Amino acid sequence: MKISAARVIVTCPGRNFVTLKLETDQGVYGIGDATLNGRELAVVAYLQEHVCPLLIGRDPRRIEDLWQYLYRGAYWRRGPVTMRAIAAVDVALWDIKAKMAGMPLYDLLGGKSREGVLVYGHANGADLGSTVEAVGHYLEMGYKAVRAQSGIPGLDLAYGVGRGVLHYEPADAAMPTETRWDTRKYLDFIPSLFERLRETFGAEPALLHDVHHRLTPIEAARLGKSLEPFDLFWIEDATPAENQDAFRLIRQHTTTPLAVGEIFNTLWDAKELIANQLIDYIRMTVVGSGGITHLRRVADFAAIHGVRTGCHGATDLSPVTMGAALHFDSWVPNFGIQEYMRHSEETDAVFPHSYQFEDGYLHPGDTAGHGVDIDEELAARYPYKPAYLPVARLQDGTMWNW
Ligand code: CS2
Ligand code: MG
Repeated sequence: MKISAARVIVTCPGRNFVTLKLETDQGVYGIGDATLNGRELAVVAYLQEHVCPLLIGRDPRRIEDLWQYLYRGAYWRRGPVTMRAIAAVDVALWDIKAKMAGMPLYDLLGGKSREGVLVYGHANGADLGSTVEAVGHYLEMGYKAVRAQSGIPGLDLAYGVGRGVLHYEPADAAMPTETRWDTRKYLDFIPSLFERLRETFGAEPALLHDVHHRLTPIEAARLGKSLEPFDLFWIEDATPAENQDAFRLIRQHTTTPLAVGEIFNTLWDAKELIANQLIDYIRMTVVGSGGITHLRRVADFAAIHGVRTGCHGATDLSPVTMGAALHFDSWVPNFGIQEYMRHSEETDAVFPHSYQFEDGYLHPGDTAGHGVDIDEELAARYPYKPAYLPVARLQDGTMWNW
């Protein structure tokens, strides 16, 4: 069996997506997501110029060997561009293998470990009141877990507050939007948001919050401690995680669970955090971390250290990633939760899929493969449109973390 074609499809049904399609000499094809929000064309070039030519004629059944070939063979290892390109190949090959076997991908991985995949939605509002209302809307839709992000009094553009009701797209401009950040305003406000959410909705709903890399370790420790009475499911990206050791300080001060990892791309980014139980959930994804082949290793390493998965699932991860992730989530024994930021209707039309939301859970369906396809004709109607993520500066203009 041989790979006969490897094509990169760029489409922008409301936002940009990069998809790799691998075709074989036996007529079976597989697709993988390679989207890197705000840097899409870097991965397109890496795939088209340096990966696709190497794939033609190779045996698509040799998933592990191809992974090692693309990882070790590049010499220049790791990084978001390289690992997303490898992920796209890997997920497309797992899609092909499952289709050849005539089974849903989760069966190939070892079968289901649960009846459904618990997901959390993204409630946000310009102020405390509208955020509480948005959380109520998600609970009415049947979500059992909701992330809450709110505008911060005194700040113009807060992270996580979008224009839509159901989904939030941060890459909203042809050049990066400049936002201003003020940690004190944020730390003074957030506890009141979760106090109100608990007063309104009680102890039942799982509440999550994304700090989005904006605090120093001691500020993150203070936030975690101040939120303990409200029993959050997790706070995410509490502090930038290049220095994995920084999480020791947070751990010393608070029992609020910690999640990190959506911007990691190999196990090496998380090894100390997991081995020392400095986090509770690892957020790495099939698209960001070299595909199913590597993410399985991350999950197994996490499992022996009591850390659970909590895969990133924002709008900028395509339905292909969501589909593959749901098969992974269905199998992985140390599953925690799956993020589910809904895609727009145009996106769902370009990427027909078998996964369904029901009563707070997503179900991957039992189609052979990962259950997601791409309508190439429809995709061609949405040409690439440059879009950047915002940047953040402190009040004095110092560059900060968006
Ligand atoms: C966020 C993302 O969903 C999340 O947890 O961190 O929305 C993130 O901002 C985007 O994926 C960036 O493209
Ligand atoms: Mg996040």
